[in-house]
Amino acid sequence: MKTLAQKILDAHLVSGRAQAGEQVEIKMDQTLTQDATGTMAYMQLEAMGVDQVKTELSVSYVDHNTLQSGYMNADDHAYLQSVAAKHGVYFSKAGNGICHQLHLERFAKPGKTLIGSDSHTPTGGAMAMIAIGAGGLDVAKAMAGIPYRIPYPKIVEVRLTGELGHGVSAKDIILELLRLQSVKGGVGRIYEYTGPGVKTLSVYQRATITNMGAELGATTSVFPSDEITREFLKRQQREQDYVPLEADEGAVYDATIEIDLSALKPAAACPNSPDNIQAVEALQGKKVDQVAIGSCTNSGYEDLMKVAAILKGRKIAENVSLVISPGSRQVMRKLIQNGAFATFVDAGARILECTCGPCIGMGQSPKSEGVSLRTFNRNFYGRSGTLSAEVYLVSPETAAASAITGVFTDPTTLDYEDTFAPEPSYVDDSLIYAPSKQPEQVEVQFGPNIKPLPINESLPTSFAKRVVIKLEDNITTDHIAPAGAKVLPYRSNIEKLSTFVFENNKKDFYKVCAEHGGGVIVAGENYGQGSSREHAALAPMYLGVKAVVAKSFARIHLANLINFGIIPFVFADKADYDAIDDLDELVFEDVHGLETGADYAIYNKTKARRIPVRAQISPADFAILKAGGALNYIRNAQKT
Ligand code: MIC
Ligand code: SF4
Repeated sequence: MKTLAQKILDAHLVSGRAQAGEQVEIKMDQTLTQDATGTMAYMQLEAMGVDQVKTELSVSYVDHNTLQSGYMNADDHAYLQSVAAKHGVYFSKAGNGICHQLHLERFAKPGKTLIGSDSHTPTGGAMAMIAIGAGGLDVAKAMAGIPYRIPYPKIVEVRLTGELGHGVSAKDIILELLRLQSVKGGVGRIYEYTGPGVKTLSVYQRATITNMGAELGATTSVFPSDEITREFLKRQQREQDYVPLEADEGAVYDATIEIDLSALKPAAACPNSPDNIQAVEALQGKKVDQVAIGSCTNSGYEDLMKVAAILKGRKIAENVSLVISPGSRQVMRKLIQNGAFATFVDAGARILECTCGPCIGMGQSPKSEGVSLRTFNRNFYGRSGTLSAEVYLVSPETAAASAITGVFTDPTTLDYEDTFAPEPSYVDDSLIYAPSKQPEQVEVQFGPNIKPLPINESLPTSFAKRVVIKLEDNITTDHIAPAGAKVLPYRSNIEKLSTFVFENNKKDFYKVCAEHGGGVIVAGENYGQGSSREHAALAPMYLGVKAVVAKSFARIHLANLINFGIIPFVFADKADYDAIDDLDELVFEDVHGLETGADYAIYNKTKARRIPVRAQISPADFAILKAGGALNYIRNAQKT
């Protein structure tokens, strides 16, 4: 008897034992990249000497970096389009939509595996896929046909009963789970949704939940494939992709969480963490300056139809700026056709293109100390582009209701039509380009924004380095390698990007590294949570960071550190975090002799004391670290 997650994982198992915590290798059927992480991934693919991708399907989306205020983004897009054509990858142009929304609509298939260079790749779990977010290098490896290595996850059942009430949203389900589990509650886990409540949720609602499973730190989340999935696929004119899939009766889970949907109320994640949850009821009356509706979490057809139902015949409040970005061109087209778009315009909304936009700090930064309600998935410090702003994550219903009143408003108190005509079927793939049939004739375009990949040196046997920064718990990749319009255009230019590392935590961090010849980072729990951007490892590597010593790590960032040759150590005794200060000199002896889980001590020369630590990484990962990262490792193997 197997859980659904086990069925899919086991059908893709290349090596290892299917038991929680054991290292296993999983075959990946599909890959996705987006532009902000994709340029590196394809350069890495090319550096591996791969001619044509080995996956069933690989797609390159352009959705993040679309504010073209200089030549940089356009150079990246041209590179991505040409490199995709050459190596067997489908290419989705800017304007077509957000990668996760589009993948769900056009490519997701029940029972398949997907790895994507974006942390919200688990959105595909809404369609019974094992869909995992990873760094670009791991996605490049998957395209090269190399299986993905992870510790076999624990499977946690989330049993849903009851039905959502008027004004309560799928967003409120995942916010409830975040309240219960926190941003690090999901590490090493897959959340599998079961119970009678599942049948009450559409694929869009399921997608909101699996999308934000990333905020729990989970490996991924998964829903069964049922009649609702079949209907969704039918509307996408690909019913042939449907297979029914669910857990066996009596399957055993590592843990079970029960959520009664009928008892849920609208919730908000308060600044600056997705697990800082309060009931909207408790925030009612608080003045709102901006409302932003969209992102890969909440910009599907149903989300925006609910927004239209609330906005119908009403106007936004004088003090509010409302922006709406549909998740895909398909969604936008349907809303134009059925008049919902006219409702948005009549209400006073500003319409943005079908991209990530404000979610990644590309425009629409709130005013200083402004209160912004967003239907997005992340409200990390500084991510909106305004350090002093307060960003709250809410459902589309709460967002729309508050846009009208100008203050936090519980949508359950508002009268509006919950139901609407069934979603029409409309498909137009004309902005998705198939790979070239004559790949040898395609010339890859390297504009001046595409800089060569930085190559790391192999790991020295012993080294002494200063602590270049000491950080608290829950440091996000947005702290390490910030997002936003100022930095994002340099995702293909690590030299430039590295000047922004930790810019909101320590001024001129890159100069501190230069002064001390690189260094070591010291951090608290859950270091590197949030996005999959490997730049948060690659840029520190470029600055000479050799190790991170933390209380614990987030999954994707841990893998990225190893991929770029930075050793991740955890404190054997968390209290020793206090025994290291900024600029202390740490000595690392014989790191080539490190073994999985074995005791090792760092010598703090400044404090003249030993600090016991562990490296919780597999023997295969040690080989990668010694080589100075995965790319060196693969190239060395190719030479022999
Ligand atoms: C994010 O939501 O933080 C991003 C931007 O989509 C990232 C990827 C990136 O930094 O390019 C993610 O979630 O992985
Ligand atoms: Fe884009 Fe935001 Fe989704 Fe990341 S979380 S993929 S930036 S919409």
